[in-house]
Amino acid sequence: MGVLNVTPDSFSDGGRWFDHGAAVAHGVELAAEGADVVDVGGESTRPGAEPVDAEEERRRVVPVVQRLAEAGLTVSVDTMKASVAAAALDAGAVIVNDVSAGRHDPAMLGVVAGAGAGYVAMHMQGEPRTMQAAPRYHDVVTDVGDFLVARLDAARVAGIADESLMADPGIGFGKTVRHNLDLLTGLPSLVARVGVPVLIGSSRKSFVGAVLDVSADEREEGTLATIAWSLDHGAAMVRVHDARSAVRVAQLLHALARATPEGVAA
Ligand code: PMM
Repeated sequence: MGVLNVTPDSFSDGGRWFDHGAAVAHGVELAAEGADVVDVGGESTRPGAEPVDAEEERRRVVPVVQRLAEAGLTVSVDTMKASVAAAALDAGAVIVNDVSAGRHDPAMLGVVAGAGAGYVAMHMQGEPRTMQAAPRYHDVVTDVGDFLVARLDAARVAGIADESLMADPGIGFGKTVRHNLDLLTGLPSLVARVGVPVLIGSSRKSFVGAVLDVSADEREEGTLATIAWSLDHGAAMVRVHDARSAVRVAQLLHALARATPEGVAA
């Protein structure tokens, strides 16, 4: 899943794709580099971000979603708002990526069910404005697993088909560096517990910079390590800014999984 933030203020690529033409071109580039899905978002969820109203969010994402869908891409919309999701689904998106897992907007799960769309339910402690203030868990892998199981059940009750669901532990959303590392080391048990494909969004997040003691623009190699780890420990999909390098990591893991003493099996 390639990240396309149509925002002036996302933490890692803020402002770069705010212009619609540039956003569409970047979405096409992500797909050409091998992204299976392009995830279009119009509201930054970086720590401390202020909310955006629905009309502004729709103005940012809908034209971009429409043009990417017309170009034949598989598009997801990254939104917590049912009205934005509905407009994006009308414009050709086929997946809703909801960082609130349906808690922000009570109409969200019904909109997704009605459209027969895919749905990603992500864990977040608190809300973007305040989530990094003092994150606390009893046991982060268990607590996040409990939350995801409950939200997936709510999605099923609302009528979303089981095969349309994905779960995401929400790396960086109300988590310390330790919590993020624990979620990645605990990934196999989380995957087994939630029973739906798991998405991991570790790309360029601050824990990578904290572990390596590098600045925000030097998180790429660390990101690739987390991608390799995640795919090797049960993640079905990774949400990334640099699709080309992530696809290469995935291809190499695939070759290793198929390798035999005689060479790489076909
Ligand atoms: N991270 C961000 C935004 N949306 N969605 C999912 N499902 N998982 C994530 O980890 C996630 C997300 C924030 O990162 P960005 O500002 O680079 O898009």
